[in-house]
Amino acid sequence: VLAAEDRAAVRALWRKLGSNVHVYTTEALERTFLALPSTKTHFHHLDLRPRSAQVRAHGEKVAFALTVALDHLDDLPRALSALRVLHSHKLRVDPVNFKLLGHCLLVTLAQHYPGDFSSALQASLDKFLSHVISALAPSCR
Ligand code: ZNH
Repeated sequence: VLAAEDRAAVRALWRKLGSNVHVYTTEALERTFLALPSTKTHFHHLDLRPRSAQVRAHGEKVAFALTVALDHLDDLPRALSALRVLHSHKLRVDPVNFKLLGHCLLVTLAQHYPGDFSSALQASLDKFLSHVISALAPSCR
């Protein structure tokens, strides 16, 4: 489980992001597509051009899932079980891609919130994302 100080740090940042979490998850998706173009193959049915409404809609879903995760830190495997089944059995996303998306989200947040992004906050966010990722893709730590 995520330590109390890590939870507090991530929750404080989330409060600051407010209703804009999706802005950053969308940017993180765009960065992921640029960093590793093979990740785009999962989204061949979407318009992936910059500022695409479909990518933004997907970013909103990812943002919502992360916010749900933050509200269910003591029970992530259950809170995310439907998403785990979707990603591992139906979509067959390579676990490496989750790490890359998490990394891109860290970079995005660091760029937009440089004053908040201490090494301690980075570590807390990294742990939070690792918890989420291991609930979504159990083979990946
Ligand atoms: Zn994912 C989908 C979340 C990662 C791919 N996703 C999805 C959704 C969500 C999510 C919420 C929606 C579902 C429904 O609708 O029901 N993801 C998520 C998260 C994460 C992820 C949270 C991390 C952290 N994904 C991912 C990755 C990939 C993916 C890494 C690859 C690369 N997803 C995906 C797809 C889909 C999804 C493909 C489907 C889309 C459509 O629309 O079709």
